[in-house]
Amino acid sequence: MKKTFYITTPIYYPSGNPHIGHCYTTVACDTIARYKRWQGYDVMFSTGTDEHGMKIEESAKKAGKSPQEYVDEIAGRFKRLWKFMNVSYDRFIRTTDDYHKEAVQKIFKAIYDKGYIYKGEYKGKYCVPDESFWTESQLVGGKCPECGRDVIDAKEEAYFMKMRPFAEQIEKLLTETDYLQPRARVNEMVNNFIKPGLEDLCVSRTTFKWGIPVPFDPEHVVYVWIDALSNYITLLGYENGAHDDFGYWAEGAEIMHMTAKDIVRFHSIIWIAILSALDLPFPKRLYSHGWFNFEGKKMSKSLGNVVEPFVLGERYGVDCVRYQILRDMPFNGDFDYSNELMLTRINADLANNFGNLVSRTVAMIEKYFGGVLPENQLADCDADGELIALAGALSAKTDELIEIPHLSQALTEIFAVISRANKYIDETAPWLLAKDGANSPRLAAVLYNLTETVRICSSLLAPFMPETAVKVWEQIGAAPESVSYDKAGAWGTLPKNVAVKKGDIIFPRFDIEKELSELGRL
Ligand code: ME8
Repeated sequence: MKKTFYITTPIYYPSGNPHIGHCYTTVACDTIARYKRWQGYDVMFSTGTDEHGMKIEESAKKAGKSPQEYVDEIAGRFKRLWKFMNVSYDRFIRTTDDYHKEAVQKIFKAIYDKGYIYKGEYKGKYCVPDESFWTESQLVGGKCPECGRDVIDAKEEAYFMKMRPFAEQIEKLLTETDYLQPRARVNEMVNNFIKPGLEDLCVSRTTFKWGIPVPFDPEHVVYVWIDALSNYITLLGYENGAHDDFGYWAEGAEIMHMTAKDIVRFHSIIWIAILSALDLPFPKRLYSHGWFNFEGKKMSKSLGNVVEPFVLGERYGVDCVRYQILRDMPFNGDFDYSNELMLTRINADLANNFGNLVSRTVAMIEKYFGGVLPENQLADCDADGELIALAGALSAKTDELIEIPHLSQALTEIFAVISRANKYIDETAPWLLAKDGANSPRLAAVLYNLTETVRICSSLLAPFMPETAVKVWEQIGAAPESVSYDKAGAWGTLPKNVAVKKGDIIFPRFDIEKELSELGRL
């Protein structure tokens, strides 16, 4: 039986259109899912929308729609964007799906029956006209952040989940395993939340209706996190008959969550408490990346600085956008997106470096060998050792980096080999070798080595840039078996005599000044 691998994006709030920040997490998960499928895993890749809550209820009201109409429309936009970005998810969950609602009610009841949920009082700052509770830290200048009016101290009956019984296990998971990446976030969680003593979590509300009713007290709806986090198991069929995939959550199974740092606390503390209360195994990895900012500011609808993935993808190509965001988001930090950086990456890395390597290699085989890859009779030629060693060792490196997952470093490693191959062309000067006679064994060896490097690099790039990889394989004549996972680390497996064929330019170069001024006018 194949080993399983389960990877999840957060389920996004359908309170506005998806932007490049959502795209980053989803495309990063897609890349890992594709890599793991290629490695032979049985992969389940999930995403979805988190559709309940007061904010959604209010946004729908403002839009003159029912909450259900409103979320239907926006969930549709998320689905369209993932299709456009070539995201190969296996399952899209919506928290308004009946099977999810049924399972959440059972989960809530199960935790309650075990004595971890109790009824208490939620105290907070209340805005009477808005009928909304706020925490002290959410207030703006001591006033309601929505309408700017005065707030009063108020309380409301609510259910709470005890967190302290789980503190020790949570701390152990965070400090003694590699669960949370990057590791810098572990101290933040332990020092800021666990050491001072975990506070009980409010898990129900009565001031809005758009949610899943608490089964034994229907005046209450389940508040946010039990509903949202449970998606990771309900979509596999936990406590419902809609799916039969709970094997992906078995003890010891490979499970990876990805989020940005905004919800790391929920995934590293609260989710672990819920799983522990349900006696379920813990996931293996949580990677929480940084913020995607736009020219120095956090991207947000209200700031009007949202970068539109549809526009970028249509203008520059989906794979170019995938590449740039995956390459430039640092593993442990925020990323300041700019259109200029996007265009510079496309020109420098994709057009001038990778595109150039492919087109020069194919053009030379066409010119000197009539388009048929020659046999490498000098396979162990010393002068080529460095390139062969680098390309041959590449897949072992990317395998390790995908596990962490450190995607920008994986791309950096692949592009280092691509740069080395371009340098190899300059060093070996095939056009001079051709003067010794078009069929010289040395020229054949050089072109064979270049094609092998392109084969290895493009197969490792396929999970990042799926459409590009196919175009490259067509040009170098690589059949599917030549780009299988077991061939990625095996130098010299592209058979001789395959026909190469120059195709259209894979990456066009852009006039950056002109593009920036046009993007500015959109
Ligand atoms: O928090 N930079 O939903 P959400 C990087 N429903 N990533 C970003 C980003 C940015 N500027 N903006 C959004 C929720 N993201 C809950 C999650 S999960 C059980 C429930 C991505 O719509 C990033 O993955 O606010 C972040 O964690 C997520 O969107 C937040 O999505």
